[in-house]
Amino acid sequence: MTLAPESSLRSQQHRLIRKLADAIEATWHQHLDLSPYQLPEDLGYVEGRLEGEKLTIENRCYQSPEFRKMHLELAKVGTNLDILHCVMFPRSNYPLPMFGTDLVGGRGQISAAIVDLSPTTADLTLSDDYRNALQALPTVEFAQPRDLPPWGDIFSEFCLFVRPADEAEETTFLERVTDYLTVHCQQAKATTPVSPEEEARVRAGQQYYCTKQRQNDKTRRVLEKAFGEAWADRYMTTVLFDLPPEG
Ligand code: BLA
Repeated sequence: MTLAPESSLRSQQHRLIRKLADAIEATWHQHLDLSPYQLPEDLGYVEGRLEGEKLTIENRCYQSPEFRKMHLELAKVGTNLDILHCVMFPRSNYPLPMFGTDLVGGRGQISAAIVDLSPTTADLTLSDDYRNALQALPTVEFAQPRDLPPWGDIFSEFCLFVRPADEAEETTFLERVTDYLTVHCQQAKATTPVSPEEEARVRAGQQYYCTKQRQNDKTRRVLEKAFGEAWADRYMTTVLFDLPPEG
């Protein structure tokens, strides 16, 4: 399949968000056999108002044999808040971690840049294959690391959460995300699907991850202010962090 046309929102966003969105889609296309994923009818492109400012959300969603849903979301609040959100949900017969990344910033500065491959096992550890591949990546240093919130026990020891200090650190972050994504795609393709009994465990792991992510008040508040409580809750549970279907 071919790349969808350049989104209008992307061209208006912070350079790191633009570059990361392009890099994520390019890496997906390079490694995976993609097909479209249908989001709930009315939630592909949405506009709301946040304290007089316009909130625009643009979603791109794919699936592959290994991934139930690969979601890339760009959002813009007025002229000063730019957001990139991306999560890859493995199919429940693929015992893989969750890839997630979030960039929040504006006015030339990204305040939060996070990427992780988060385990979905009961003991919250990554497999040796993932750990070896991630440990083999070059070491990175950032001047301003950030602390994880209380709900952040889902994140692995490889979680990177920083405020990029300058353009050089932005580039390092971009390369890091691409490296994590490449490792993830390679591991996913080398994985054989598990038995139905094992699937229940994978589903429980994803459920735990989603339950924790839904506790992010910062995300919820932005959505509530623009669209109201009920809409925000529906969006967080059906688009951002939905659970895999039963069976
Ligand atoms: C932080 N997320 C934030 C912040 C905002 C949003 C405003 C605060 C920025 C800051 O502290 O500098 C808002 N993020 C959004 C909105 C969407 C979004 C509105 O994705 C979607 C429409 N969040 C994720 C994923 C991860 C994630 C996939 O969606 C991690 C893999 C993490 N975001 C994350 C974390 C914080 C954050 C850990 C910091 C939370 C805190 O410090 O309390």
